[in-house]
Amino acid sequence: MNKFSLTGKKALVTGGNRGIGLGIAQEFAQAGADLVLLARDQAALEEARGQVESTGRRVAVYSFDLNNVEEIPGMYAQIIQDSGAIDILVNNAGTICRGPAEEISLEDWNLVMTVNLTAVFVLSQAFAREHISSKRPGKIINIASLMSEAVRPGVSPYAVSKAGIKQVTKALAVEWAEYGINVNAIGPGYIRTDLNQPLQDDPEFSAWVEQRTPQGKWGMPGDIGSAAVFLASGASDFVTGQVIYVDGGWLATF
Ligand code: GCO
Repeated sequence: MNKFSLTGKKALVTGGNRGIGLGIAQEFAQAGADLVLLARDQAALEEARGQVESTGRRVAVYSFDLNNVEEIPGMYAQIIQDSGAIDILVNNAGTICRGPAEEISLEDWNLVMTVNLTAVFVLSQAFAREHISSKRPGKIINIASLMSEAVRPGVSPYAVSKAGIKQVTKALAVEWAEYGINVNAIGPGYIRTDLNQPLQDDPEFSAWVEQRTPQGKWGMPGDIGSAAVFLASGASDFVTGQVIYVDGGWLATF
């Protein structure tokens, strides 16, 4: 069977209703996986379900706010009970606040760190506990960022959370390798998503992105999806603890 095939696999994608998460879900479906999409917005989830189901794969959707970290284990248990075991976990959901560091509120700091980092750790724990007890291999893919390596002014909580994603990816990869659980990350460059809509709408910023990116353009969610198929498939079984940057060359010139 094609080593890049996801046939017979089930993937849980957080933030799978739009942007990079939806791009990953669509590529996974094309590769043969069934999907579980988790996000806050029920209407957007239903729309995403329709888009992904058009490939012929099965899609379940769950409306859930990952800021409620204490409820993550129970939500994960419910998904397993409803849909069966999850083979691939994509920790994509994230949020951002932008502004001068001295003006960032404690509430915004806590929200970004909780959703972007703490929830990733807690959901990965739930996934790993189930795989360790059932002795089944699994794949975890975290979504990092250019800000895992570089920083730009105005996104301090986000950058710190994404630096944490780089390290939590390595930490969990090292501990869970013996159980056959691969943990990797993808670091997107500037991608045309809702999260970045304010930046795309800023002609000066968008021109900077195009000038600063060797390929001279913004990326698309599907660019991330194809890299995720590699990390979700048997083709990457000897890859763990890595961050793959899909950024049009942005970091290479850093
Ligand atoms: C920003 C963006 C970031 C980047 C991402 C690139 O404000 O700089 O919103 O989220 O898009 O970090 O990897």
